[in-house]
Amino acid sequence: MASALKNLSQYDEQSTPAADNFRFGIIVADWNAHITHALYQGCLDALLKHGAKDENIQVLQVPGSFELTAGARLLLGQKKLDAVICLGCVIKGETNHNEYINQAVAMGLTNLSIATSVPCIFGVLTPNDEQQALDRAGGKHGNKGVEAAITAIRMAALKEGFKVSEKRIGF
Ligand code: DLZ
Repeated sequence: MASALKNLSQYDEQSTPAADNFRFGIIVADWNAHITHALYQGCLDALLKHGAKDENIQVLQVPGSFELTAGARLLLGQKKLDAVICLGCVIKGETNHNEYINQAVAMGLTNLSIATSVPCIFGVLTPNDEQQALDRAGGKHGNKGVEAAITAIRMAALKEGFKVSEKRIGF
């Protein structure tokens, strides 16, 4: 479903796991900062709303979306985290730069998730123009930062669930 048909801030609060015991990393790209910093605020608010503790949330700013994967890797090298959320906004322009950046970040975060077993969440807007970005950064289509936060909580809980089931093996 296209995000124009879905509000990115809407989700089932009741079925969202508690985030009290999870440690999160948030990597924020500073390109299109008026958009990405709104994504960050939505993301942070959603994590705190579901019980995440401020001291368990590490934040790192990187220059642009292309650097999100490297930023996530650096943070994972320093801190033990349950999920990393990468926030960026790559607006389509006159050249194909957006395709290269988006592909690189999508592949980079997929590979990093697999290599580290820590979910790395793709909270990157890939709009055709600035208005589409504003609509998804707290505008009429909600906030992708919220969607990314809820995805991170769910993936961290999933990971935790696997730990529990591992302990049960051999009873
Ligand atoms: C170079 C560039 C361009 C043209 N556009 C964007 C963009 O819309 N969003 C974004 O996050 N970053 C952009 N960048 C910067 C690249 O992500 C990267 O920081 C530089 O190419 C340096 O590696």
